[in-house]
Amino acid sequence: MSNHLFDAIRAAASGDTPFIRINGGRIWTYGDALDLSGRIAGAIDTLGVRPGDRVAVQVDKSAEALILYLACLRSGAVYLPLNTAYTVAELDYFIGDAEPRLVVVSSAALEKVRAIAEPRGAIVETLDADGTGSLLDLARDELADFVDASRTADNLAAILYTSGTTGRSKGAMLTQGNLLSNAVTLRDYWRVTAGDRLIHALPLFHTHGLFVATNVTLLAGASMFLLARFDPDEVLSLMPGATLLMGVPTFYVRLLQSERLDRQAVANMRLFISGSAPLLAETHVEFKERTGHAILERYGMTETNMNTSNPYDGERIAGTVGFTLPGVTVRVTDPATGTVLPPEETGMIEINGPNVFKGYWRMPEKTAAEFTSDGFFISGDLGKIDRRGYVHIVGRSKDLVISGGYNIYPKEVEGEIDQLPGVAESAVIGVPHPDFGEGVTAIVVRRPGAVLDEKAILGALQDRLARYKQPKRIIFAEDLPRNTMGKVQKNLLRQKYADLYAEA
Ligand code: MCA
Ligand code: AMP
Repeated sequence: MSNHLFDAIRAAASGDTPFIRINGGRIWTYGDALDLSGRIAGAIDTLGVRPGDRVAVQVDKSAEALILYLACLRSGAVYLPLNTAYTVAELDYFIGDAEPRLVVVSSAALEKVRAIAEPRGAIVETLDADGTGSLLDLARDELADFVDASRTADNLAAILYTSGTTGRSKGAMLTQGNLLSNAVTLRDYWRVTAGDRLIHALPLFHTHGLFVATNVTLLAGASMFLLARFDPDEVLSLMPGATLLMGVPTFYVRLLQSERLDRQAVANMRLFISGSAPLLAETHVEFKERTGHAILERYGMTETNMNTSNPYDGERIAGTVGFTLPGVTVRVTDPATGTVLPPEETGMIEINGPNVFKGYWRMPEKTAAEFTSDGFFISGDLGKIDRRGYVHIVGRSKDLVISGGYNIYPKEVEGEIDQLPGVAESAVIGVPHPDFGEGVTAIVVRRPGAVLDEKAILGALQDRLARYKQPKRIIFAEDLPRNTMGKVQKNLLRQKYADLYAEA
């Protein structure tokens, strides 16, 4: 039997080679990871999870959590990672929509999650950051030599939820072929080899930390320092023994705030990669001055994996996301007519290739609406391709805020605020923020006579929205600016509050 993605991972794995290094702790070899992933796959199978069933996972970052992803690939289950910041209210929607057969959570969340998952027929098991939990207890009783489920390139490997710009979150269905093709392309483009040591400080529930960082490491047979979270001091301490860092722009902004960052500190480092949000040109320039390294910026999406990258050897140009990756097609079209535009002209970025997802989970109409008739995915990003072939992202047609690499859909936050007593209406925008890139900001219009302050609104959102989605500031206004069609002019609000978070 063949398992498209895991066979490739297995082929790159060499038993005694280190795979995961826990800072100051255990080193997991590839052999260890194969062994435990086989046992967990066995436990998943014994629990009755069949190929194609979803396994939803909301757990803290750990080696075991990463190996659970491998176990899902091996058992044929569809891995569904969830941000640890999601509240129970948010989780309720994902579990209802994805109908997982198994939900894995930390033991602290067990009772609350059971209450929402078990009535829907899901089994709930636990996995904690210290490597304990009921799932691992079950795995101990299983054999390590699990027979991997047969999976083709077209079978689903994962579903990752991306919030909808108009309403409900959508589950992006990623196939084994999507993940493998992109990981091989990136490994080769960035020249990742078995000699590389990646500093992995990203969360494991998004494309960046899960697929880009993890799959590329696996397919190179390389190793990674697995950090629970991003801590600039810890990252700097690891650099002398590492070669590679992948991060969101906030990582680089925070590293630059450390006096420890200099040429000496990065002497062993081969490559710094940035993505998930725009890297300010000034961050790129400052980093180059301090370290001698030009950060390599690349561009991707949950739905498409990675699309473009600045070159390894050629010029890495600040403010661009580089060239279209081999095997991927990126074009720019006129948003009104769909006509393909020539170089240097700005329009809608559209993507086609083996990296592009299969569609949104149980939302055929939404899927159809996001593809052109000739099969290109409409990204919602506005940009141009210059004469040299570098792609530039100049804006977004989708109403989206990206804060510290996390996406926040204003409509979701506005929906929660508008429900509160005393609120007439609200507009949520992103404005420049020195640390997070964009800061979520709500402009709220009170109902006549309502007594409502910032604290009351923020307090009411606590249990409704993950922390990173909650506005950093609430501003009260008499009304919202509207165009003649009655649409809120968010561009005017973004201009008006552009300096809200400016550093003193
Ligand atoms: C934490 N907080 C945030 C964020 N993170 N608020 C807004 N935006 C955020 N991203 C909140 C915390 O809850 C806390 O609230 C306060 O802000 C300060 O937290 P802090 O300790 O500074 O946060 P941190 O734990 O250091 O996290 C910041 C971070 C983290 C390291 C930038 O957000 C992160 O790891 N981001 C990476 C996200 C990512 O992986 N994106 C990839 C998506 P309070 O103090 O009030 O409780 S994949 C993708 O986009 C595509 C496919 C791609 O191209 O890669
Ligand atoms: P997500 O939905 O989390 O996959 O976020 C994808 C979005 O992040 C893209 O559509 C872009 O708007 C943005 N993005 C990712 N990488 C970059 C980058 N290097 N520069 C600018 N925007 C980026």
